[in-house]
Amino acid sequence: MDNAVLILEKTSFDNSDLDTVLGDATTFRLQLKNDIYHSYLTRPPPDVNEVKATLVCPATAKHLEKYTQQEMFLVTETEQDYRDITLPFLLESQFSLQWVYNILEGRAEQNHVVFDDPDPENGFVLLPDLKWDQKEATQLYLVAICRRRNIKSLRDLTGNHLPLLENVFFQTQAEVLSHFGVPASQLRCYLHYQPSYYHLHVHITHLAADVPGSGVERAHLLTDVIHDLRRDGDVCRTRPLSFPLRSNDELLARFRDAGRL
Ligand code: M7G
Repeated sequence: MDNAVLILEKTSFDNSDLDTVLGDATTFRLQLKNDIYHSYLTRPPPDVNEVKATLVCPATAKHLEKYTQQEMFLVTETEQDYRDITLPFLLESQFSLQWVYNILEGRAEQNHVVFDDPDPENGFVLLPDLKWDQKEATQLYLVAICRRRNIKSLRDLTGNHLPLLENVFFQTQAEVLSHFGVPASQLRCYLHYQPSYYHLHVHITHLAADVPGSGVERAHLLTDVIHDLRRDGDVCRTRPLSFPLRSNDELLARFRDAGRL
């Protein structure tokens, strides 16, 4: 029998649904009353009470590891650690990139694509992230997947990639404004280090959205990366980079075995 990961999340309310959420069909059960403070449990009607279900099936052992709640540890990786520990590990064990290639080659999610720049060097596909229910622009979560296939992560970026990064940055801002009405000043564009999928992609989220993975221990703002690379084209390859790892992550074991934790 196959393993599966199922993630259940209550979706946010749409402001236009407020009349239904608070309508006659909604029941309120008092939980607590203290002075002017009240708390209730309420059951809005099913059509405004959806649950987003994300299924990974069949799920590999690595997926089960990724989605199991665990203690986290912060690792600081030097240039040498990357060469000796991280790179060999990720070359032998990483998630399949098939879903990425399906998007780039037009075999999946094509009806959701927001923007497609076909340039093989600097082009990218912009589309909703799997995590976004695509209901509210204030919860916007898009992913820009670069067409070039030889850039694994932030670690590989050099000054030569500036035209690609600038293209993603500026075109994404313009497209998000025209499609969703969200201005650049309300967008968070960032790269994860470590990512789960080692094919360069940029996360684009609304500043108002409290999304997992946007904390300082994992997210690197694209604008900061661009400015750093303009000053020193080797900075991403050479600077120490810190990131969190789950307690049962094999990469954490390798850092421990190397005496780096
Ligand atoms: P990441 O930093 O490599 O890993 O980002 P993370 O999942 O640990 O954040 C990959 C991003 O791609 C995440 O935001 C995922 O939600 C998103 N993503 C993953 N998959 C498998 C898909 C997919 O099949 N379609 C879309 N549209 N997004 C995906």
